[in-house]
Amino acid sequence: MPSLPTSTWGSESKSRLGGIGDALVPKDYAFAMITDQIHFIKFPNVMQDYITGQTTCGADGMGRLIMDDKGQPWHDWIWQYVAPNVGVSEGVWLGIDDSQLEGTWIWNDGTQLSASVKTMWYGGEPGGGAPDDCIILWKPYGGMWGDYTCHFKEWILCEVRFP
Ligand SMILES: [Ca+2]
Repeated sequence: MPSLPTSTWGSESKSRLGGIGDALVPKDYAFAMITDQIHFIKFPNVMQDYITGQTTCGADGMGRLIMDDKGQPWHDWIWQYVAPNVGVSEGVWLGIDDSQLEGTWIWNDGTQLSASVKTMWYGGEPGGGAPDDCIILWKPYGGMWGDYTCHFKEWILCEVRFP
């Protein structure tokens, strides 16, 4: 289990979380960060294909593959957390795919990747078209997004957010 890096918003987050209570932290999840929501993450320490990863994260009834829809600080925080744990040619699945309609990216909660959200595509991405219907934070891109083939095995990171 990787240790959590210190969030730049850590002290604020901690005081705000204090009113919620540890009892409400989902089992095996670690507190991550408060944006406009409260985020908890879990690193199952497995490399799986995208669909299996969704099952892994959904097994507790709350988790889903991590979303990267909160802008640059949230993106940077995620990458800071996972980077030490992935190999030089590996990545981490995000909870998003364009399997239903090529080029239309849908997060695991059913919302569409919005133009209003700062996307983190690496230069030239997405470039894979129909075969590449999933997105990873890829180490060779320094954690920026690349579209990638969903049945490959990459690292899994789960997330719960409230409300
Ligand atoms: Ca695609």
